[in-house]
Amino acid sequence: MKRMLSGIKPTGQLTLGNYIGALRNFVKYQDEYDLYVFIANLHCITVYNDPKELRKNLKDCVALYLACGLDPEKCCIFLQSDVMEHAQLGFIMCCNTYLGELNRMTQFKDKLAKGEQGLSGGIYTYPALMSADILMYDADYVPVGEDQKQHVELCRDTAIRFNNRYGKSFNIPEPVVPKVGAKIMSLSDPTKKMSKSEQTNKGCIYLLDDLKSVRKKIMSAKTDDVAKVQFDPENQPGISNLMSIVSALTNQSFEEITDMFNGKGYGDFKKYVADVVCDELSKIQERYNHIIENDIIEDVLAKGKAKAQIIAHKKLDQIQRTIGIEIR
Ligand code: ATP
Ligand code: LTN
Repeated sequence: MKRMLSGIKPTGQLTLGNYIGALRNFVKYQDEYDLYVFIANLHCITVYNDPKELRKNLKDCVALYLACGLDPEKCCIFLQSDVMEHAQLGFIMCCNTYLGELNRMTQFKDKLAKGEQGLSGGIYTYPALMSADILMYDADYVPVGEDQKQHVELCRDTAIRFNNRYGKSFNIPEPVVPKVGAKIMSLSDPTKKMSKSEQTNKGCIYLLDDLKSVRKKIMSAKTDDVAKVQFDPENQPGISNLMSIVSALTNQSFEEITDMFNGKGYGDFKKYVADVVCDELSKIQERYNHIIENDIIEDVLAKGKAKAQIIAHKKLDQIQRTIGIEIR
């Protein structure tokens, strides 16, 4: 069975973008692959987080993994920092990644271009830690949204170079990006990615938002004056974004959605989008409440840690021998 691995940062509340671009696909894959899903808590401290809030977000992130349908009997769910080998292999990968490569990462370049102040060393080198996360488990596939594809490609390059230098040590992973919904855009500014660290939350739907406010955000989503529901991201980014959301959640094609709203106004279309999204979120929220009441999170993480640790321990040992830092 091929192995698949992915992670999500518990920086804030998970969003509809995280769900459509990543999380929901993990659920689909748990029956077909040997799936490892972790909470990337080391990645998330690359920017400051209030410790209390972070702890709450960690817990919510696990609960949402489960509420969205991940089954700890079918996949391994763990906390990145519970498997300390990640940080150690992360440093080794950092030593095998060139400055030029890190400088080319668009996520980091965007932050620099925006003039963000107080950027940490961790945020600069985090793609190397991400390489370690993936290579540690010899993952074959890495399901991610569009914004993370470049990091998985960097991981591939690093692994190929490492294998050439030291002999075959790592499996070469492939990114898996969904055809529809790989980049859900902000509802208030459809030229920007829907992001949990967005300044205002008007354009972002959180999985735990109350459904009334979800409806409100969708009904006031930015559109255009073309007055036709059609997929044209360049000229109608807002409508196209809403169509991607619907298509991802209902499996309807863009043509079907266009036909459905032929001759109708944006108000009708938005109402339909809101119905589709609220229907999906209400199921997730119901399961989330049940999980929180039953307090099963620590057990799930303990089980995941035990399984992941065995692989990680062996892999790190193998790599440390390979590069010559062990005495034997
Ligand atoms: P931040 O906004 O703080 O950068 P994020 O929302 O991008 O965080 P991550 O933890 O970085 O969240 O992403 C988790 C996964 O969700 C990744 O695979 C990422 O590609 C995917 N993802 C994030 N936002 C979107 C989006 N708007 N559309 C589709 N996929 C997304
Ligand atoms: N960097 C990713 C989260 C992440 C990840 C990973 C995803 C950390 N390690 C390994 C896939 C595989 C992010 O910011 N979304």
